[in-house]
Amino acid sequence: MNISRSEELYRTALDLMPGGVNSPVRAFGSVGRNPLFIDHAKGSRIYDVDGNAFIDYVCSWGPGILGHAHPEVVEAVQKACVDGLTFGAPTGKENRLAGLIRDFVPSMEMMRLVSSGTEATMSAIRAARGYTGRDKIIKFKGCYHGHSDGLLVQAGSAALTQSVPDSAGVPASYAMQTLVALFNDRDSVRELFENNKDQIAALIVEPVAANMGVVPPEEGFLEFLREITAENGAVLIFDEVITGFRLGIGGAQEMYGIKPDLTTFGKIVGGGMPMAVYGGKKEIMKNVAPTGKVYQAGTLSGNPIATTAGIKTLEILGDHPEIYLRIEQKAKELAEAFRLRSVKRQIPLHVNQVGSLLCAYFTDVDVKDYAGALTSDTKAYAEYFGELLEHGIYVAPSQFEAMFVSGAHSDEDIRRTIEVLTA
Ligand code: KE4
Repeated sequence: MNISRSEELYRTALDLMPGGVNSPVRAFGSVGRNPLFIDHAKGSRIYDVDGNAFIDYVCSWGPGILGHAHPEVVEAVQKACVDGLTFGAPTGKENRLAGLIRDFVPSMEMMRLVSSGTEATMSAIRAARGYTGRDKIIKFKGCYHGHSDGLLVQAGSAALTQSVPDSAGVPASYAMQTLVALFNDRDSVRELFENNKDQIAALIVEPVAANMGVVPPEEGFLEFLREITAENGAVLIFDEVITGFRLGIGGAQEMYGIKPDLTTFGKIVGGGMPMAVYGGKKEIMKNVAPTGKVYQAGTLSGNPIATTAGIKTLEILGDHPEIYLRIEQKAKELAEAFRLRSVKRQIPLHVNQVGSLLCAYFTDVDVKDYAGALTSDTKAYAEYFGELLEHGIYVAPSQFEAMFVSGAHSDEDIRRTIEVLTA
């Protein structure tokens, strides 16, 4: 692979941005390589600045469910641009997008459009705190909800009952308000509710944990979270930034039949443009300014170009439910190929696959939680990453990210990928 132009751009970028990137995972740090700079993408392919083409299973970390530069989405965005990029005033497009979201996800009685998943989860938590008058929240170890201060925390040591910051710059006083439970571990959740009676405003969870690889909820776990939050007067927040419109048009809450109080969406909902959403029960959302005392605002919230991309994307997904069946089938075929690789190469590989999301863990552990995910051999993952890159296949540069299949991945793409995986 010729990567001279990428290297040149990387050197310049290193002087301009931390790690030469605008989001840490893009730096390829955990796979021990320098990042490739991308020139363009189309369908299932992504092309770097040196002309190397790759079958793309990152899909921009999820938004690309229709593939890159879908012609109908691009045409709609191009048309919208000539009418102006932003007005800082309401438009009918926001009604259209919010209406589509509510049609597809009935729990979204009322919502607010924002510009990133981080903004959506941060605002949902503030709405829950404003509604309950309580301060503490529960999150799960290994689940990621963006980089707002209160969500960059980790469990304290066994001796400590308090959480501690998981990033420099987060005050310990903020971290103390966030309690950390273990995904798929009911006792860890029960203990926090028992030890913090009537103090917990909300529990936020990725219904399928897709930031520790891909870890599905065990049978009954989401029902348990629904019950225990209701019993304790806490708001149940489903962070569906990844699973929303990914696992089906109704997301994980439709797949698992659970109605959360609030939900956050991102990625797919903006069709690749900066767009995210938080919303749910009207009785909670009506407390958000200007109708209530929970303040939240945004210059580009509901931006007419981003809403255009989101509307067109959701319309296509809503009109073509067969896309979901196709991408799930392709993900199953890839999961099978990883299992074959494990046998042929005599290497430990555990695959979790939910819909069009999958993750191959370099471990012989049956990964059902964060501790299981951490048993993975990240060095082996880095070698795998490099091997696939050399064969024209672009997967996540981290063991703990999901692999995404899009509607643009052809049967030939899957055949080629399987050929490389099982060589
Ligand atoms: P953003 O602020 O990055 O739009 O969304 C934050 C977020 C919230 N909730 C979930 C479940 C998420 O997965 C994310 C962001 N996902 C990561 C990758 N797993 C984005 C990639 C990156 O950080 O560059």
